[in-house]
Amino acid sequence: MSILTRHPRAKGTVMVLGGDGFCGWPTALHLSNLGYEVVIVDNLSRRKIDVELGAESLTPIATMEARLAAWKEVSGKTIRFVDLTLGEDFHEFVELLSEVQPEAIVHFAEQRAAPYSMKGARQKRYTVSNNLCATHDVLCAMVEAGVDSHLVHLGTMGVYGYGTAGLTIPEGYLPITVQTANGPQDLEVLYPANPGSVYHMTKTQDQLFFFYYNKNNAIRITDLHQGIVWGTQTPETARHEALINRFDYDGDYGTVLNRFLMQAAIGYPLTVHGSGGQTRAFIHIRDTVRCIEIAIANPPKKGDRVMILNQMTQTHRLIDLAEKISEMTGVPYEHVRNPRVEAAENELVVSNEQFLALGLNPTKLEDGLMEEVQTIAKRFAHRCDKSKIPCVSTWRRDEPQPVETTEPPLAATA
Ligand code: USQ
Repeated sequence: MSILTRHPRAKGTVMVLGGDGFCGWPTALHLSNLGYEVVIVDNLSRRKIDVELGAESLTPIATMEARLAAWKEVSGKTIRFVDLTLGEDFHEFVELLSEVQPEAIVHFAEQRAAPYSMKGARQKRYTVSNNLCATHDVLCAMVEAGVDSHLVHLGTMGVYGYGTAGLTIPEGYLPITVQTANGPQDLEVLYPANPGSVYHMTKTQDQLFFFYYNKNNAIRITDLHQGIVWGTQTPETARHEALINRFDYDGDYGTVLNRFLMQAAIGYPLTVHGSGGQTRAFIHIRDTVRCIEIAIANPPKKGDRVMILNQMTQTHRLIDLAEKISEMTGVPYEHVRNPRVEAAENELVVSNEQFLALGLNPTKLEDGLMEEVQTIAKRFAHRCDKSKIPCVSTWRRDEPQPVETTEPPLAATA
């Protein structure tokens, strides 16, 4: 397994692909604040999907121009913005890479919502072509431009599925023993992929792109398997109204903990899908940006295999979260029909030793930050469109009733 060490490095240039999104924007500010030159590459697709869905961030988000001007005003630092579609504008991206020669490229430029990816054929096809073409073009362009950048990718805990056979989910690689004619042999393989949506499936495919380009072209890659992000603000996004981060609460893009907190803030019964026995991994947005900082500061060496880290800090059962927030606020929860095909209950134990060893000090639910998120939710409650709260994207078009599966302990090997 990889042993990570801290290498103090001069601050270079970092490209943030997808730097207008929920994780990308606070990451761009955090890295700029640390002294990196930051170049955001984004085609503003997340804002366009808001228009398509008739939904909006609960927090009012400023235009990219206003965001960058506000950052310049409070920090004195300039972030460059390039409007470019990864997966389509290949030659422009190769030219940009050749010009900028970034030390690191942080790749968030993918459609990231599982429910949106299951909404219909168009959204499934868009998610596959957008995510896979973007990731492949980034790798292919790095080879074409001849840059030796460290690629840091935002993957997901969902590549593993959520059934563990009592195992602690390792950081990407599973040690196995196979029987051969010469007796038992020990191997390490990628933990078997077990995607739960078209979106998650694209991230499992990304892993193979990384495996291949790392093997063939010795590209240095860190793949971060992130849990469900909660929270809104980071110290940087809180510095000016125009820097505020987005807060999604709608049925397609809102993630569960932020949805519960926002629902509690407006007195809307918390929407627990099915029994609420689903256990998931979580991380606060402040820890997301810190993990990216740590990953950039600790690149793999040339020739190392893809470094995989689990970017999460706690696991929780959804029903426990709902009960906790309900107790805290007096707003009840409701068991609603689960629109997804997923196990009604699962255990989840995840290893995150590498980030802890590198100095991550996790933000926990107990740290009082839930109240901070609720404050944001209360402050902007007047912007909430309640008709956008229910989760209406279903996993199977022909299933009017909840569909529950049993998580296989491990998926069939790929
Ligand atoms: N859920 C509810 N009530 C709700 C919304 C969701 O009970 O109102 C349940 C879902 O059925 C599911 C769980 O909460 O069991 C998580 O759903 P989610 O929408 O919070 O998260 P998910 O679809 O898994 O996707 C999110 C991000 C994605 C990221 C992933 C990490 O959108 O980009 O990759 O979390 S992970 O879940 O660890 O795979």
